[in-house]
Amino acid sequence: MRVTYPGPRGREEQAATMDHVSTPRDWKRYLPLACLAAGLPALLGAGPAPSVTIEIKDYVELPITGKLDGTGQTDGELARLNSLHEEPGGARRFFINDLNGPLYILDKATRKLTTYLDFNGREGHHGLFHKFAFETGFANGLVSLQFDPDYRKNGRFYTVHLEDPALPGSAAPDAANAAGLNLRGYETTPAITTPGDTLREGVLIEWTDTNTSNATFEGTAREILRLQLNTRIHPIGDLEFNPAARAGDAEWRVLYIGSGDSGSGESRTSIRSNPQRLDTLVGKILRIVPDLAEHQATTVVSENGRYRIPMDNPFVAMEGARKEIWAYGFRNPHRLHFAIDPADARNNRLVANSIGLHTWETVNIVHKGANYGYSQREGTETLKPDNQIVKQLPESDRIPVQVTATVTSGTIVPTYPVIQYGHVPGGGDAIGSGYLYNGKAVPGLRGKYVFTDITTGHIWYADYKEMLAADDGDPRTMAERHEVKIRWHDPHAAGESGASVYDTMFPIAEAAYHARGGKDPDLPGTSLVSGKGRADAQLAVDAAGELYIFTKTDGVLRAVTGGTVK
Ligand SMILES: [Ca+2]
Ligand SMILES: [Ca+2]
Repeated sequence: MRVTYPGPRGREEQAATMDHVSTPRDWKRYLPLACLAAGLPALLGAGPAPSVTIEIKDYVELPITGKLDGTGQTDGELARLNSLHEEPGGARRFFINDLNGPLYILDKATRKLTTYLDFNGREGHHGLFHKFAFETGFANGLVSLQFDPDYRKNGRFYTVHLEDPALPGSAAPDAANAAGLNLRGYETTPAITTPGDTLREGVLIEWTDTNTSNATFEGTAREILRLQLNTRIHPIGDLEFNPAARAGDAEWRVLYIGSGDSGSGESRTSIRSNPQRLDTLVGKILRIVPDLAEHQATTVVSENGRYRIPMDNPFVAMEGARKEIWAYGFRNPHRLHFAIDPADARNNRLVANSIGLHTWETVNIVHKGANYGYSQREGTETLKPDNQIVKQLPESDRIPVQVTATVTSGTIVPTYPVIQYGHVPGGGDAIGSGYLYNGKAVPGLRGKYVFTDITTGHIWYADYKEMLAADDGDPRTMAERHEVKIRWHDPHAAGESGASVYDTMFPIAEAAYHARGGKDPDLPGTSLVSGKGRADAQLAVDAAGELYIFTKTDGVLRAVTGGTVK
């Protein structure tokens, strides 16, 4: 299906180190008129596609780790829950990370939360890392968590957190603040260099819990890599293993890492080419083997000696290129998901949701060695060095393969998204997480890719078959997105019976934010399309494939318990 959307005009520059987009006007107020004026296609649910309404229920309120006064883009969010993962084996517990530092275990039977590890060891806090950076920057803090595919046997999991290298003290964890953590032999690694200034470091750590039956950590940790980041935006994000891989497969325990461009691509200085440069790890999808004992015959050991790199990675043989790179040319591919064909698990795709600069939010199917164009393209348009958009692609749509600052190696045709939406009314500001739905609660969503917009709290779906068809090398073909409405009963609303249906998560988060004591009249933060306030909505799935929705502003996790399709 061919869908084209006109883009907005005259976007203001967002400086690489700024956390917010200025709000020239409250778009929500102008929505119906602006839709007509922009000549948008009949938006959202008006087409022949089924209209889906999901039913959600409050699952757990996270402890408030933010400020109630509504100040700032991120400090006024009540709990910065950033991901949820079900512990493999047994459907017993969720691991949940709050960017502000805590890693919780949530018992599914009792809904009891236990702080398992606290990463925030900054002054006044009693966690692990004295250089922990969390206080500014949307994704600063304890960014992500992933279980080792062999967790049931080895008790291993992986985390990414951010540090400010300018802060005093050791970059090693402080065992005084984690009784069961054995740090004998723990060594930090030299930060992998990124061209340009360094404001943050992203740190990937492997944790081994020797007893996974309790809710405390006892065991060891190993720093796997540390990466220089130019600014505090777009850090290393998601960690994904291919869930279809089994022991003995080449993909078994091979880790994919969504590595943001750390704000480099929108810079007017020389770091602008970092997402394109193959000699740096920012703005890429990386592929490594964390366990040095795994795949020894088909991998090489990394420069820092802490992990392995598969020899079938695309740039292993290219002189000057980083061997870890699997795909490149991304701005902020902060959410990765392996979409598995339920009828044939071997038929799977790695999907990356990447946040755009001023114009396009994108869903991308990741291919080995492919160049996703940024910062010479944004979505299916040309991005100029002054960050202005040119709607047409060049007649000869090729980009030099940039190995280093000065060395190129031929040219490549960029790979384009399979879904994109604009920073316009009815669109959003920043794409969140997405999943190919395979659960039972909402039969009408099976075979659909469901995703969020972070700020507006929109939930959309696209037909996965359309996405595969759009993955055709033709920038003009796209899968269409369709609105998902949300039925929710406000547990804080006294005397009200029955649920209401909402267009987005925004009013739901707003009601809960105020009920929990949040003082901002709307919601904390601001963005172009969401206006005053950000819902900060993301999706997660459990082991059964059922969806959960969490919003940072109110710090509440909700479960998708059902749904209707008309
Ligand atoms: Ca334990
Ligand atoms: Ca296409």
